[in-house]
Amino acid sequence: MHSFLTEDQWAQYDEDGYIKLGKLLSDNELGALQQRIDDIMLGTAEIDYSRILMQLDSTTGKYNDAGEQSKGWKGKTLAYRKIQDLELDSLFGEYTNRPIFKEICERMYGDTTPIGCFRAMFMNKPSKQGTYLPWHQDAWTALDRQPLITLWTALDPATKANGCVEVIPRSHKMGLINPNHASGFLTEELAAEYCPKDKVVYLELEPGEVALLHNWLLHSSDINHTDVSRRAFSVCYMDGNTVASNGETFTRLFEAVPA
Ligand SMILES: O=C(O)CCC(=O)C(=O)O
Repeated sequence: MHSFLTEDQWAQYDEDGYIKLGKLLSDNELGALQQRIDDIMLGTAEIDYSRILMQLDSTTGKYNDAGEQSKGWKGKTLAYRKIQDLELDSLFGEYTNRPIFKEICERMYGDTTPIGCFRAMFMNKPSKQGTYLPWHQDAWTALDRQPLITLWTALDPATKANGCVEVIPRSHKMGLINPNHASGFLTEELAAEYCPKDKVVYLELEPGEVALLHNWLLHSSDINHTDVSRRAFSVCYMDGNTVASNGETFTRLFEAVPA
């Protein structure tokens, strides 16, 4: 059977909690996704906006100043911070279903587990704007089991200067550091202890390049100091049987192999 990842790559991922998978989008495919997300922001895409979570970026760079996270379009601007529910979009949905991602999910969850989408989201740092994202692990107390992996695709160059993701290698092995926080955020004290500057790795990526991240890998990202936007598409793949405490279930992406 064809394998997209080698055992050496898996060993590196197991050790570090992340791995770069290289460029998975051709220039044409990348251009189409860039165009689609800009069209969604500008209000011209063929999509049901009432089903899409859209959040405007902050103008101060502070996390708590970012816009309300709610469904629906919030105006014609490229200064959105987050757009979620993109599995409903034909282009992003098709990309999310690629065989390489299915293979990664099978390795992580086993091939008898159906795979769901916790969130398929655009994460943006508009040029000379952006919002600081504090150190956190991707874990949610409202879920009856924790998602394990995120695939993060750069739609622009992601650099230290424009707010690429920053990680603490091997931190996924430490378990949950602040388990009572609803979405895995560290306090300032914990961040100072677990995320000192000399341990930070900047996950710089070319446009179209993809990184596989363990959800418990400590990560954060800065504001954008440049004129180049930092657009990215981040998908969290989970056990498709996951249920949230409010009874919510999640869109299935891949079905389990029949026994
Ligand atoms: O794109 C970013 O800056 C961070 C995204 C993130 O936290 C995630 O994908 O889980």
